[in-house]
Amino acid sequence: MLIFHNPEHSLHAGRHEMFRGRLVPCHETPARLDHVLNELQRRPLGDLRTPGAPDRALLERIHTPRYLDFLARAWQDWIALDPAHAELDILPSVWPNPALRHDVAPLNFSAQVGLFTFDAGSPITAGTWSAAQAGAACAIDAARAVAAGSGSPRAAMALTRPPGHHAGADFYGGYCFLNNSALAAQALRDAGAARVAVVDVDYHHGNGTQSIFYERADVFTTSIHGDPRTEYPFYLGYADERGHGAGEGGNLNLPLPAGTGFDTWSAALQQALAAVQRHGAQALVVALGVDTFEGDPISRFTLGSPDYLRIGAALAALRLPTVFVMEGGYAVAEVGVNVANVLQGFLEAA
Ligand code: SP5
Ligand code: ZN
Repeated sequence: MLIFHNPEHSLHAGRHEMFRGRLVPCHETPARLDHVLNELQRRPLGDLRTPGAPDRALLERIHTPRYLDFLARAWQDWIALDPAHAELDILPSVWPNPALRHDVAPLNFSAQVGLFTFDAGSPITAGTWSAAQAGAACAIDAARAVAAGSGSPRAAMALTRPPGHHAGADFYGGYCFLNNSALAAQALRDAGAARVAVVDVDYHHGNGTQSIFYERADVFTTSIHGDPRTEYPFYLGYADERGHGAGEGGNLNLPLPAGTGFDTWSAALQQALAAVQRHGAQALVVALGVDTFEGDPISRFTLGSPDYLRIGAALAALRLPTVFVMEGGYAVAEVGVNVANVLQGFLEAA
């Protein structure tokens, strides 16, 4: 299959995330993607491509112009405050909770940062905007290649970081800035698929993707994830969130308790895939996080590396044009094997 990899991913390299009163080293590092690329050198699962320029009009179908403008100028605004900021990441220190106003546009830079993010774990660095844009281009190009009939089976991958599924129309968080999976789904819609499904298998609930499509009937979203009562992102991802308005019934959350192993997890995947079929999806986006792995340092499911072959095979059984989009996975040395296993399982079953 065609694999669009982000040649600018390493330009996004955060130093620290806030954790229990301390700044700790970022889990979402450039080495993650390098391990996948290394594994793909060893196992010929597809042809590597670099993406074209990002399509601003498509970005604006998923994200608001004011949010995109903020991301584009955040670093220069930060440096303008003090040239010494070049050595520091941008992290928020103040947020508008629901009792405060969201409709104002503060001039203060820290106030602007807080308006556009929901956690203190997602640093913006000098190269974040470049890396995020090139990553979005990977997702868009992978979707357009699949829509044009490329691949046998019809499948492609966006191999990129930073990840995307926690980013909403006008906010970042959870290491995510542009919602690559949502952009792939929109690109498939715009290329003619009447109904598209996003299956999110990352350990964390795909809150950004859910919120983007929550009131739309044309994109079905489903996510299998750690129970938000105990797991990040905490404030969304419960089973009673089923969509709203035209999107009523168009979201399926399958939260599972920390400690869940592959048997229970794969039964949830079968539920998700049955819902995709009921919805009549003509194309599939897989938000592919491998932080469900037993060795993941920030997650608490217990999938083993061979299980990812079976996940790939289960996804192939849908027989849909499929776009894989790289999301989380922080057991850095094993990320490559686990991602490649999904692709190999998919190709062998297709
Ligand atoms: C895309 C994705 O997988 N995002 C996950 C974001 C999770 N952020 C919160 C993680 C908090 C865990 N911090 C543990 C640090 C102790 N070493
Ligand atoms: Zn995750």
